[in-house]
This record gives sequence, structure tokens and C-alpha cells, in this order.
Amino acid sequence: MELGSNALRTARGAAASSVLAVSLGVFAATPSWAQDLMGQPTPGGIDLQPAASPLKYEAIWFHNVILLPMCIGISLLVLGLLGWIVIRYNKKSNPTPARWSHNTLIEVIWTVMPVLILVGISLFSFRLLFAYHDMPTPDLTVKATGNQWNWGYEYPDQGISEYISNMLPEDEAKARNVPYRLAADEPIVVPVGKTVRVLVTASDVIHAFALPAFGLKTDAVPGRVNETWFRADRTGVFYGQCSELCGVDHAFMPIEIHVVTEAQFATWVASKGGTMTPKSPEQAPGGTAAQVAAGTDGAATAVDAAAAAAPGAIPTAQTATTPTSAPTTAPAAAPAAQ
Ligand SMILES: [Cu+2]
Repeated sequence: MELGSNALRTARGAAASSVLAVSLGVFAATPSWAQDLMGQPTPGGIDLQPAASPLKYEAIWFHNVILLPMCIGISLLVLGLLGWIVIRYNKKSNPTPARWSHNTLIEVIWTVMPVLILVGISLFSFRLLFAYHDMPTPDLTVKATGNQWNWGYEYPDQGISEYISNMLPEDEAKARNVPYRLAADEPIVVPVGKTVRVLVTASDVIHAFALPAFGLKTDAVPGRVNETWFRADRTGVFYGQCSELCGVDHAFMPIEIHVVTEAQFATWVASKGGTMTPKSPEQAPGGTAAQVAAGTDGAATAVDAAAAAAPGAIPTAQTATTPTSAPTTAPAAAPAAQ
């Protein structure tokens, strides 16, 4: 009997240490110790995806500087208190327990402290929310429409009408050496260092336009145009996914954004049959500043009107079409102004 329990104990010890060794080995072997991949998830990674746009830098700062230390501090405090109670007030060390059950001071402390912590978090949280809301003047607008199960992209300023972006099939993704289920056949292409406004909507059910490296996650709601923005600080390929469970092929509607130089962007726009909208009088070949302003302002007003109309609108068939059609029709007038 004695021998058996000893053997059992040894076996348990060996199993525990091998589990520990394996988990430490897996942890140490993860590439996350080296450099996380840019624009896509890193196998075995534990950190947030590296940032490539202002909003994501702010979100990472909020997580790493505010939330994580608070979580660790509170966990350690609770663990410490628990350990203290277990050691100091067990039956052996404290044979005659106290008889009281309430303490006003302690109750005030554990009510006020969480309130202060939450208010502290909210100050930084609201700062981040405002950063999302306060989009700098956009240089470019892309309209993204979620469909079951692909994305449609449209560039109203460049006159590029909607094209559909499907997930790349597995064999093709492997052949091109790109991540399967993240790579798409038709990416969004944007110039580097420019503020890109993304107008997000959907044609059937609710989807979500999400791309971790730029800190994007915006619901795509039928009959409503949501707005988000990013400004890529480097060229490259960035991957995201639909992030709202939208049906059986929800996992197969990736988002791929190519950030390129301005010259490459102009070439791509031309290949899509679009034209580069002049943004300043010097750049405008034959267009005046007033015409340019009229074109962009007209687009912005239509979008604002559509966004303002959506929240209070009763979702009937008629109102459902209004917000989605407004941004597409108004910017179409812009090329005519040239
Ligand atoms: Cu979806």
C-alpha cells in the first residue's frame, strides 16, 4: 500500500513536470519572442498584432499601459489577500474566530475603490473613443459593403464602381504563398500615409469590417452607413476578417488591404478604369479650387446626411435604401464638376 501510493506520487510528479516542461518549451518556441508578423496573425503569438495606423497605436497603449497593469495589480492584490486569509486565519492559527460580520469602513473602501478605478479607465477609454470619432480630413474614401459572403469595394472619388472581393481558394493561396482564409482575390488598394475614410455598410445581414493592424472594427449594418478611418504608416499587405457572425460562410470573407506608394496607387486606379481626383489647385489639371471643393464637400454632406438620417429612421424598405444609395449618388456628381 505504502509502495503503491509512493509510486503514484512519483508518477504524478513526473507527469506534472513533463507538462510544465512541454508548456515552457512550446512557449519558448513561439515566434512571438522574435518579431510578430506585420499585418497578419503570428502562429503562437500572444501579443496584439503590431500597429500600422494611429488608432492602433493608441489602442495598444491603452491596453499595455492602462488596462494590463490594472488587471495584474488587482489580481495580485486579490491573490495576496486570499493567501493572507488562508495562512493567518485557518483553524489552526486562529482557533477562536471573531464574531463580527460587518465593517462599515471596509465596505466603503471596497465600494469607492472600484468606482475610482472604473472612472480612471473611462477617462482613457473616452480619449480613445474620441480618437476614433475625430477623423482627420480624409484624402480618400472607400465604401465597403458586406455581403453573404464576400465584400464589395467602391471608390466614389475615383469613380471606381463596386467590385467584389472573394476569398482566395486554398490551392491558389498556397501557390501564391499567401495566408489561406485571409487572402482575397481583389484587395483594397490605398496610398501610404493618407487618411482613408471607410464607409461601411451591408446588403443582407450584419457583418463587421475589421482589420487588427489598423485597429479597425466597425459593424456593417444593412440600411446604415458607419464610418471609420485609418492612415497606414508603411507599405505592405494587411489582412482582416468579417468579425460579426453572419452565416455559414462567415469565416470565409477576408479583408485584404494593399498599402502602396502614390504612383502605384495611381496605376492601380487607372487599371480599374478610375481617375485620380485632384485634391489641390496645383494638382488639378484644368480644375479650379472651387470645383474641387464643391465635389468633395458635396460628397461629405451627402454622407453626413445619410448618417444623420439612419439612427432615428424606422427600418422600412424605403429608408433602408436611402443611406446606402446617398453616398454613391452624390460623389458620382464630382467627376462631372471637372
Ligand atoms: Cu460577414
